[in-house]
Amino acid sequence: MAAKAGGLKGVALIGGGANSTVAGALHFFQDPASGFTEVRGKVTGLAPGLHGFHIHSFGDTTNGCNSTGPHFNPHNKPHGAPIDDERHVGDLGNIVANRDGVAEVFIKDLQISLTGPHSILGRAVVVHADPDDLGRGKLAYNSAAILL
Ligand SMILES: [Cu+2]
Ligand SMILES: [Zn+2]
Repeated sequence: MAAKAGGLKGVALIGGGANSTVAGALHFFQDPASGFTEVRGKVTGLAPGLHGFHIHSFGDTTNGCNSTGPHFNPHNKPHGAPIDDERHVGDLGNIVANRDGVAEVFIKDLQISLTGPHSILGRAVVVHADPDDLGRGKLAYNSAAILL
């Protein structure tokens, strides 16, 4: 993700691995007054249903999801849902693909930030093949298609 000049903005281009059809563009905008960061965009080529959606620690996608490290977690919290106070900063929950494999993304979040010591700029946005259980269950969500 790269910062655009002159404001609290970022963009992530989603692209899957060699055999993946996943593509998309996500725009990040942070309102300096409220602190809320909006994530807007569209991801296509997904299987219908829920897909875990996270900020991972490292903006290194050379080895797909594996090189992006764990969920961005500067405060050392447990994994959770976006609405939880106790969550990884990078826990943005799930996005939902319709039967055509298209997920329209619109998220407003107060924990991810485009500025300051815990900025998410330069990190990885990961769209997983599997759903995120939001810390409620025991689902593994090691994953597939990727980002940035
Ligand atoms: Cu993830
Ligand atoms: Zn997490």
